Amino acid sequence: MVVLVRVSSAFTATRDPSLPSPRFPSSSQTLAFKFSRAYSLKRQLQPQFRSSIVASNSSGLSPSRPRAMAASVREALPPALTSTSAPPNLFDGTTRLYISYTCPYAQRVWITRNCKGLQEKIQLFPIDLQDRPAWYKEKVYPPNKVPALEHNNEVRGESLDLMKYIDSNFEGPSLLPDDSAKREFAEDLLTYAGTFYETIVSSFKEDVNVIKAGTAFDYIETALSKFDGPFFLGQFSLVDIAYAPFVERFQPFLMDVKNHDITAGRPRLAAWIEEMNKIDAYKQTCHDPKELVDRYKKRFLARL
Ligand SMILES: N[C@@H](CCC(=O)N[C@@H](CS)C(=O)NCC(=O)O)C(=O)O
Repeated sequence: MVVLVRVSSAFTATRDPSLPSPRFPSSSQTLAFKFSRAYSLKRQLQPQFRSSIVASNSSGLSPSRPRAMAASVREALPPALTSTSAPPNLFDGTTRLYISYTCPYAQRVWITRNCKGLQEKIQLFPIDLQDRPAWYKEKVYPPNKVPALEHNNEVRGESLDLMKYIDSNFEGPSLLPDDSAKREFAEDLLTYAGTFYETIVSSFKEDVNVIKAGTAFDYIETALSKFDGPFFLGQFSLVDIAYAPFVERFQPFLMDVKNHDITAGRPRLAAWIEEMNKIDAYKQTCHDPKELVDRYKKRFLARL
């Protein structure tokens, strides 16, 4: 089945040059969502869909890998909105997720939305952060950052909060287990995500060694052993989503710049990356590693 959604002609967006590939026919300004029969069936069978986050062996996948979700959904991405783009019809009941295609925090929420199969319910509104529309700060989200979610006449921000908000307030498979020990561990790991980022980024300034970054990667290697993997809580969850965009960037950057393989001596991290790369809801948000490395070089090495 193919659903075509026409974007208001008020949009005068240009394509974000950072988009991994031109997947959107900007001339027609049409979003095309393709839903496979499997996905439609899953949605009809909502209770089963909710509980079937664990893949069956018959699928040939790891038992704890999320199946279906958005694996069967292919989405054409809209171009980023710029300073010349007209605002959308704000607070008209549409649920909008404002992101930047290059922002790892926004990517977390985008993955969450994809994993829950909410491509129809939550529309992506990419913002060009280098050429931001003034109305974004004035009318949508005064902190002027992405991600932000417009839902029920309110706009919320902060990626970790938004991931949880979407998980609890929308349909789709639950991305946090009920088990209290796992929930507690999830909170610890979500809290650590900030330290993880800071520790690794601060190691970029070190000349040759990556000892400081190593402590952060060792932390997550140990965390991955707590439950029967390959994911942090055993089964796929918000925790995996919170870390994935950052590991996606750190791995090729540290390899390129410091010739450091973050998976060497860390078999669980290697297995986790491999499993993450099988998840289509995540893969659809991923970038060309070379682009990521180039962006990080400009951002972090230029200042050293
Ligand atoms: N703590 C925020 C961080 C969001 C953030 O820093 N977003 C960046 C893009 S990656 C941004 O919007 N920067 C624009 C600016 O700071 O002006 C979250 O987790 O959502």
